[in-house]
Amino acid sequence: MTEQSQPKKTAKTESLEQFQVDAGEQLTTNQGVVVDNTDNSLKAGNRGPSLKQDFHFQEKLTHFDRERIPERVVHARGAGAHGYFQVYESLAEYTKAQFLQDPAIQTPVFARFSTVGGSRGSADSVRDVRGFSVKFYTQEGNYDFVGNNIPVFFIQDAIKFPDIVHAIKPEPDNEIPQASTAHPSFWDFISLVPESTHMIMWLLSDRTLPRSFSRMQGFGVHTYRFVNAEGKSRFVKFHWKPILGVHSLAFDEAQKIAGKDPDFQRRDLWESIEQGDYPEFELGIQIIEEEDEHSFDFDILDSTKIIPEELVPVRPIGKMVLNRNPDNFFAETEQVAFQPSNVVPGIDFSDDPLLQGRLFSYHDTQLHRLGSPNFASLPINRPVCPFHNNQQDGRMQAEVKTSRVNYFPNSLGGGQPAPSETEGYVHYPERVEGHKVRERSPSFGEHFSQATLFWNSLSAAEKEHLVEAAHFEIGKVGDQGVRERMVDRLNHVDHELAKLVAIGVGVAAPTQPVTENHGQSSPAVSQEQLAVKTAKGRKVAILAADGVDAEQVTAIKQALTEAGAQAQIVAKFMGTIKDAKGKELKVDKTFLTSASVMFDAIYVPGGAQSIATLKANGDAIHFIDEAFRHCKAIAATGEGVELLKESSIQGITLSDRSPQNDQGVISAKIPSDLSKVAKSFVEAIAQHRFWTRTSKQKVPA
Ligand code: HDE
Repeated sequence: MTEQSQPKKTAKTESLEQFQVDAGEQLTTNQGVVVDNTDNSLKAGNRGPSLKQDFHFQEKLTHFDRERIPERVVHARGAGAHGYFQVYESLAEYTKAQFLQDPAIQTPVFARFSTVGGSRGSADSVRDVRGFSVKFYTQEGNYDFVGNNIPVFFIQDAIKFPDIVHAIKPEPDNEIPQASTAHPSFWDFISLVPESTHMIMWLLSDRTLPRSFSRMQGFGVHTYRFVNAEGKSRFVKFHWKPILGVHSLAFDEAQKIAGKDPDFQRRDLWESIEQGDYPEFELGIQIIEEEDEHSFDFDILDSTKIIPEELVPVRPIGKMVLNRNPDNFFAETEQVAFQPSNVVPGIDFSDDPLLQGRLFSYHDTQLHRLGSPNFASLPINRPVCPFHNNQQDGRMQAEVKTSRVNYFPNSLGGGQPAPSETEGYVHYPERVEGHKVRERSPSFGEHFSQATLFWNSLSAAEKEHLVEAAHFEIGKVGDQGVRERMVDRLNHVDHELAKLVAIGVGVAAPTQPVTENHGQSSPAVSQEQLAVKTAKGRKVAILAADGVDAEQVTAIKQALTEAGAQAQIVAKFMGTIKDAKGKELKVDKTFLTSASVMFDAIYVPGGAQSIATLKANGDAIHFIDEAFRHCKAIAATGEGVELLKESSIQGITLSDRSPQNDQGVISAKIPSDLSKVAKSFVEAIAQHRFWTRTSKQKVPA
């Protein structure tokens, strides 16, 4: 990145800079004593036993022994980035939150994206919900948005959270499987908890296989409140939309990536920021007037329900740009402590029983995970506005509080720090009454209607993927009773769906629907509606060997670069290859260090010698077969078309004239006009995937 394109410093960048420490020149102990030798412990004789007085050894080893802290009990695997948020226009009508008033203000943010079930070292691309957390460092204190990439949740009451998480996590006897819901205990629990039905429809959909963190939505899930300066409250739901659109991986691809590049999404986030392709998300809100609280046929406090956008449109209110990678993963991404209870004046809670439990749990978990009530003063967690109170001492208190008083009221300290009578956070004075009961409101009692709505809203390809996911997930459950209960559950959603799933999981198909499908849909939940046709940020492999036609490579590469995509030459060995005229071309990856699943599209340039070499290389053929199976754009020019013929791809017309585009396969045997080929290829890449490619199942990959 050039010096000029460096992102502007934010108040948070400056706050973090105070704590930055460089590597230094001389190695010292933590006490500052210079170390003369860090390779040999102090011994009695050079073959003798080690000596207890070796303070350098003791310090080095004891610190090392304590390097790990408990990982997050859920969302352990994540990646973070710094950036800013800017509102489009003042929201004073709805909220007094100061960071939502002035479009000129850029509020620093730190975002963390995560998988839910896997451990810290698990793979990124697994089928799972993704966490979507944003800490806004506002001038009125930190506001934490702690959401997911799915707008609903498994359960309605926080007291069931330990149960669902135990069921999701590896089973307690053998700790199998890692980072996967495809196991008996998860589906056993789900089959017994009808309120999870809507969520598992989303879980089985492509939403849980995001192509990247920058291509997925984020949702607040719960209904919150906005309160304006006059004290008027309205209900609000939060939605983030990625500017690059919502796109997913193919399931087989996601599974293979988990082995080929377990850091796939973390790497994508990091590299896109390093390259200046900053991930951007638009924040939107749904506003519900207080008097409309009960005007829906579901309860807006029930987190297993969406408020369909057709009923309450989403209004875009601002944009987040992530433009700086962390300097230190542990200090920032690991130690960042998100809490839904971190709100600023103008943002308040609803009575959603799932949210209410979270308001307790996150603070509690940080105390355990970070080990001290002083976690809030860790550099990444510190607000950028002044903060003072009488909380004292505790483990790892790094601040030297200079005041003589640490209580309120006081006269010796001039009565300070004192609560403000004009500015403080005032909880919305909602009127509440009721008996103390352990009960669920009857308005939370209907569990299938929105699951059906979701199913009805999917495209044919999305439905096909969901059924395949169900075959996989439920098919991994040995217990016949659980599989039967799941098919029965899906029969409450849609009869056809239940029949399609039953075939794949060895269960007799139900003969009757439980209820007729209501036939309603909400187009906004289909991610195909949210796709953005752009080649920006896409990765393209150029398969080549000695003798490649450099003119073709250059023309296509240039068009890809202009469209914001990145092209990499993949060959048998690292180093360089020679083009047909003997000029050297740099190789970026080999067939061993990469795989088709790490790219969005493939290009095979001509050059007789290059193609003859690639034809003899099973890896090159496999590259094409696999990319075809995963419905990616493929282009071939000149003799490159011969390599496509050598592969197993089928059901496609390959052209001997230029250029032909059949279901995302662009071929031009005689490429008289390379710019036309390039244009067609860029358009195909922008379409993301050709999910409906008819013959894909026949291609072995
Ligand atoms: Fe969380 N969740 N959660 N969760 N959650 C945690 O807090 C919890 C829920 C979410 O990047 C934990 O710091 C309860 C819904 C994200 O650091 C813990 C309930 C949503 C993250 C916790 C829920 C989320 C967490 C574990 C049921 C979407 C990662 C580590 C009421 C709206 C934050 C931690 C990060 C993390 C509790 C349900 C999102 C234990 C009790 C619903 C994105 O406190």
